[in-house]
This record gives sequence, structure tokens and C-alpha cells, in this order.
Amino acid sequence: MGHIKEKFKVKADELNVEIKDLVKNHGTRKIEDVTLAQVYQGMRGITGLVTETSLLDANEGIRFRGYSIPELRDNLPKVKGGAEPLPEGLFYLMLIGELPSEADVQHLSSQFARRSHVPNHVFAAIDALPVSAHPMTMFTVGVMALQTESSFAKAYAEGINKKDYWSYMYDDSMDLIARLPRIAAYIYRRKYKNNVHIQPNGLLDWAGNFAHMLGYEDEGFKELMRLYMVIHADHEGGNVSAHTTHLVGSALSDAYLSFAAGMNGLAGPLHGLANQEVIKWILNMREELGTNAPTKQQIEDYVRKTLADGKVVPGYGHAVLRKTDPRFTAQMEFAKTHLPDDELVNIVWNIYETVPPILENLGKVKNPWPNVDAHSGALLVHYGLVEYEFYTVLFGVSRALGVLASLCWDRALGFSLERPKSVTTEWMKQFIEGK
Ligand code: FCX
Repeated sequence: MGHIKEKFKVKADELNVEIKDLVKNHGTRKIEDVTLAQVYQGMRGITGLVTETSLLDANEGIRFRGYSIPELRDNLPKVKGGAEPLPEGLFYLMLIGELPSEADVQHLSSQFARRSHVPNHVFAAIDALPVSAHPMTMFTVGVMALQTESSFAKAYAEGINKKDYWSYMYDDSMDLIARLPRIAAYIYRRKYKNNVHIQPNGLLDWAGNFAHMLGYEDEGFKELMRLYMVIHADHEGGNVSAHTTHLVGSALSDAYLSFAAGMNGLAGPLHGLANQEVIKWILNMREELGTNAPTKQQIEDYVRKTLADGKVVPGYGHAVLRKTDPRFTAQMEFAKTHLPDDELVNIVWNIYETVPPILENLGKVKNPWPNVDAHSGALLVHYGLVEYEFYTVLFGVSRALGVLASLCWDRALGFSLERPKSVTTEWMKQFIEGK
């Protein structure tokens, strides 16, 4: 057993004791009241889940095991000569709860390289879809085809002790994270690069190798991928992709089944697909206005037209956040260092100055500030990755780090089948009438 797996087990056993104690001594303690409106309106603000990997503050944004994104950029190990944190380090932090050493990160990089083999039937399953299929459809089909490799599913079929679930979930999660870049790169090269594929380079880090397999050797792009994979990885437990993965996993579905379910949620335009919608919206704006550098007034008019057409401004607003997303700010900082004069990036910055007051004045939008998706596309376009339908796949590869670390915790802590109560509107009416 690798030392990270052993360490995880020790941490999980410790927390298990604490949770048993909490439930035994404080199990009847009320956390909060739930209103009728909350039940109808997406359960906003209801504390109903435990997710150890990260915690979202409405004003500060996400913290991974207590570390903010700027702190991660300072404290996580980097490649030699690089400035961006390695996603392997974030995975270690989310899994173990402590910052990794350089050696821990190198160990994970080599583990991911070693576990990255994707069997041919996965590529055949993707090939069975028309090239016109959306990359997210190909992605979930690829993950589902890979489910044949689940060690949890095999072991469960043979019969295993509950106490050992975590061990198989850990191995499946490690394997899946290792294999996702290969699947994603295959989809990209099949759909956009004439089916000409690039073999992995086992000497590179996980995100660097992903960039390489996509066909981007520019060191700036590799750095962007490292940052991208870190900032999209986790956003506490209630968002659609994390919650779905957790929910499906609670039925003891293996990591492949659970993650594929989460990815189908990420593929929705109010969640991960917003990253492609942002760039599509900006490109449409440029085309309609007939200029590559719209003025702030022109942007404002276009935003008002979008709203008048009954559409949302993609990349703005959030269900929980109430300030500018630190994931947006991190990308803005990256752009200021690497590509300050990029035309598209400057449009993104002008939109940032234009949109919030307009949304604020609508009076109903709870958060007029940009989220992670408002910036990511412009950075990718700069390095030549212009095929925006692929962007949500990148988000998905990153999201695996968070939701799979959480699944390991779910099994190690023996979390129950999730099954909240639902009622009918008739029930609500009778409840109000006091019946
Ligand atoms: N443009 C226009 N209207 C918006 C808006 C936006 N960007 N954001 C919210 N609103 C509207 C809502 O549509 C809703 O209108 P309604 O009452 O007529 O239905 C009203 O404001 C109140 O919504 P609010 O409570 O502020 O937001 P929700 O929690 O319901 O929804 C999302 C949050 C993120 C879904 C919403 O802000 C939105 O649609 N944004 C655009 C899509 C987007 O960027 N999604 C990515 C989010 C995230 F970062 C990710 O998952 O990747």
C-alpha cells in the first residue's frame, strides 16, 4: 500500500471517531430551520451535506482545507521553474487535509502516470458516436465505458466487508483521475485534429502531460493548465456536479458511475457549460457589432439586449457567492502576467467593469459579480484552444480531483444512502392550513 493511501486511512479512522462522538453526544442538536421558500427554490442555504475537501464563504470564496486560492498559489509545490501550483498537490491536500511535500507531489505524479492506461474499448465507445456529438457527451460515454475497470464493482460482486469499501474506492479514484486526461485529449484530437493522437509523456506532471496530449507544448499553456486544474477542482459539496457524484456514490455506485453522473450535471448551461457560453456570447457580440474591440457603451447595450431577450449573462451570478469569484481573480492575475495585451482578455475585463452595475440594478440578481467561467475561455483562446465546446471537458477533468477525493471520504466515513424526504404541494397547502 502506498504511503498516501495509508496516511488517508489513518486520517479517516481519526475522523470517524470524532464523527461518532459528535453524532452520539450532539445528534439531536438543530442546525437551522428550513423555510417553505427554500424547499421550492433549489434548497438554497439549507445545510444538508458534509463535504470535507473544501468550504465556500459567500464573500471570500472557496477555501480548500482552509487554504484560499492565493494561498494555494503560494504554498503548493510547483514544477521546476514554474509559478503555478501543481494539481497533484491540491488533490493531496483535499484527501489528507495537510499541505504535501515536494516528494508527495512527485509520488502522485508518478502514480497517475503509472495508472493512466486506457483500454481500447473506451476509445471504440467514443468512436461509435458521431464526430458532431458534444464533447461532454463523448466524455461521459468514455467514463462509462471505463467502468469495466472498476475494482470496487468487481470486489463488491465477489463480496467484500463494508470496512474495505474505502480501499477500492481509493484505487478506482486514483485510476480514474490518472485516465481522464487521456480520454479528454482523445476526444479533442478526434473531434478537432483529424483524429491524430499524441502519446502521453510519462515524465511530465499530470496537467503538463494533459496539455502535451491535447497538442499544446507552450510552457505558458502548461502553466495555465496547472492553474486551471487547481481552481476548478472543488467548490464545496452542494453544487450540481459535486452533489450528484456524492448522491450517486451513496448508493454504492462505483467511482466511474458516480463521476459520470456528476459530469452530466456539469454539462448543464447554468453550471459548467457556462464556460463555453461565455466565449460564444463574446464572439457573437463582436460579430453583431462588427468590431473586435467593442467600447464599454457597446458592451452595455449588448448586455441590455441579452437581458431583454430573456437570457442570462453567462459567467455572472452565483448560487452561493456574493462577491467577485477568487477563481476569476486568479485567472485575471495570470492574464496580467502572461497576456496583458490580449484583445479578448481586455474585452473580458471591460465586461467586468460593465456588467455588475447593470445586474445590480435589476434588483433581483443576488450576485452581480463574475464567476470562474467569465474568464477561462479568453485564456484558452489566447493559446489557440479556440474550440469552445470542449471547455466544459477541461472543467470536468479538474472537477474529478475534488469530487473523487470526497467520494473516498464518503466511503471511508461510511456515509449513508442519501434519501431526503419530499412532499407534494398538496401536502404543503395542508401543512399551512395546520392539518
Ligand atoms: N444574468 C441574468 N439574470 C441573472 C443572472 C445573470 N447572470 N444571474 C441570476 N439572474 C437572475 C436569475 O435568472 C433569477 O431570475 P428569475 O427570478 O427571473 O428566475 C434571479 O436573477 C435570481 O437568481 P439568483 O438567486 O441571483 O441566482 P440563482 O442562485 O438562482 O442562480 C446561477 C445562480 C449561477 C444559475 C445564475 O446566476 C446564472 O444563471 N448565471 C449565469 C450562468 C452561469 O454563469 N453559471 C455558472 C455558475 C458557476 F460558476 C458554475 O457552476 O460554473
